[in-house]
Amino acid sequence: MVSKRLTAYQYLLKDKLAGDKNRELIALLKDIKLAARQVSKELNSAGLNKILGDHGGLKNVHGEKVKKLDIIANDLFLNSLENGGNCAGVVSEEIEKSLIFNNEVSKNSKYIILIDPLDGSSNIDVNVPVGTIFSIFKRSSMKTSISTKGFLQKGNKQVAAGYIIYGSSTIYVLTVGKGVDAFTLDPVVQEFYLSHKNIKIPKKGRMYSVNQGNFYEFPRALQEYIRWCEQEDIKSGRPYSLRYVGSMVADIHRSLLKGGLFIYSKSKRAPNGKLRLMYECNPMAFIIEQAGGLAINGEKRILDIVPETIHQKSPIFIGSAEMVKLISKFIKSKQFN
Ligand code: FDP
Repeated sequence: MVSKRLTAYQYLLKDKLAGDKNRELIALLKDIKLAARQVSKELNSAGLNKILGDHGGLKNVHGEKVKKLDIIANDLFLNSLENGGNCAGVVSEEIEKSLIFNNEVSKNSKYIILIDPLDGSSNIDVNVPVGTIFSIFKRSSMKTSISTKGFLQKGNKQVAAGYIIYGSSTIYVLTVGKGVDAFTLDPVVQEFYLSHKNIKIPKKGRMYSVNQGNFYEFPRALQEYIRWCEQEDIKSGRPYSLRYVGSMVADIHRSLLKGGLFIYSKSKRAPNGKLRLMYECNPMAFIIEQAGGLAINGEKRILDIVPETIHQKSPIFIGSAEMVKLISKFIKSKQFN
């Protein structure tokens, strides 16, 4: 029997992005898919090919140790994006400055992209899921050439966002602003097929996800929320379960499918949290909102933050709508410093 499965490309073409005006965006998403397949392949055999571990003593713009696979993933995505010619420039977690493509085709593209090529990479050596996160915007003007400033758009201007989770299977989760779908990589055919259509995040969950090792560094309001999660209360199903992989993509993917709240707060040592607004918080916020959830920085919606720099950090509380609303109440009623 012939399979009726739809590839990501076919699905976008026929359904989510039907119409000629979307061809360039579909092609750009295809460039991302190509690199994701290559990264998935590298990760699957990393231990055999001696590409686990740190890349010498190299540190990234955030002062974090760079892994060999961070570099490989970054190169694969940048190659695919530049050679594909469907975006005018890229901001990557691995590169301090924005990268503007100079070839004739890319120059005339209307899209720009911000990407974390390998998120959660401190987990790579122990075989824990890692991911790629990306955010796509339209250039604000086609008349002038783009500069770093052109990347500094609010999250609510994103035209597409997605992540790829390299876990027990490789799954590509995508929104183009019309709900959220996911595609699973068939490892034999090496193609992504539609596997989760129109995902909706449960309104509430029983799992909270936070690095509780930072408890005494957290603002009072968050400490009280965590204590509340731990208390027994039959009516609300507490105590809640604490689940923290320490790989944002894995923690958010679980919250998206099962319901829950993911937290990376500000703390005494990290007044802006740790996660990056432009290529971690914004794309995840767009996806979760499109699935019916919410994402805030403690005070306002993530997607309404006006960015000042391409690598800036932001605290984030993201997940099931009722859980985000509740933590927001804790924050408003208690001290959040
Ligand atoms: P990593 O440093 O391994 O790249 O993006 C940064 C990130 O991982 C997230 O994926 C993860 O949620 C977070 O850092 C974990 O940070 P902590 O170790 O401070 O909990």
